[in-house]
Amino acid sequence: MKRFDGRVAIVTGAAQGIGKAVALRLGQEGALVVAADINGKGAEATAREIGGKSFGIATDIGDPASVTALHKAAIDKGGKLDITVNVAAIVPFVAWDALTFEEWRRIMRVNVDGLFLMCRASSDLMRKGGYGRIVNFCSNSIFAGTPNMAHYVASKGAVLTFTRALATELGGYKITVNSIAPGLTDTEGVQKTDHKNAFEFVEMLQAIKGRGTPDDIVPAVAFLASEEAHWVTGQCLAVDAGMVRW
Ligand code: 4PL
Repeated sequence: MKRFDGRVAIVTGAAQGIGKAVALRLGQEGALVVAADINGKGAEATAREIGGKSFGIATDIGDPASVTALHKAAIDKGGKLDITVNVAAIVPFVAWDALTFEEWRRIMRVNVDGLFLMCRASSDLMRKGGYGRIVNFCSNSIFAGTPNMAHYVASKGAVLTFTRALATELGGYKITVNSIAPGLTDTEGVQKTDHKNAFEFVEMLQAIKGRGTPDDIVPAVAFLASEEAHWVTGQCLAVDAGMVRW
């Protein structure tokens, strides 16, 4: 018997990085994974690696119709929804002097509006099932005030506080809502930006030295997504080798 046998899980951002690693782990531990990503081909590739009934689907979490289609696909093929892990986000590197309102909105549309749309649709399905685990992705940058991403830091502050509020709203339905706050993590996405040059700096602040990888983040996500985590809700867990403490 595996931890997620019989569970149906949506994972967004599943084409690469932390989202892909989460999708693979939930799949390995028995879940039917709906791998969602703006990169549909990448999401399908992740689902193929998992095998079984898991499938991939192109999803823009900032688009209400796309989020509706994702949830309809989950129900059509899985029959219910037990777990949603919201990893999808834009991780920008933009100096303050270059930060326009258009760029601010681009990040808010996905990182905040997209999280709302996902939680709205997922929790409506979970309420019907009388069970649910929602795991959102915060970031330890909200504590550090990490440079060159003021809009991202603001968006992740919203993830922390929205997660707290949603835990209250959904507690009566036995749905838990928690967030994970990784530190800088070595992913395809990070390697594409100048954040890749910050590893030495963050390592200096970590209690445990080394460079964080997606596999370092996954076990904490799996715990919060598991049945036995039922007494933990509204929390944010930093998974960053001790760079920040709260
Ligand atoms: C400390 O979430 O938390 C860079 C890029 N540095 O996205 C992040 C730190 C980045 C972070 C993050």
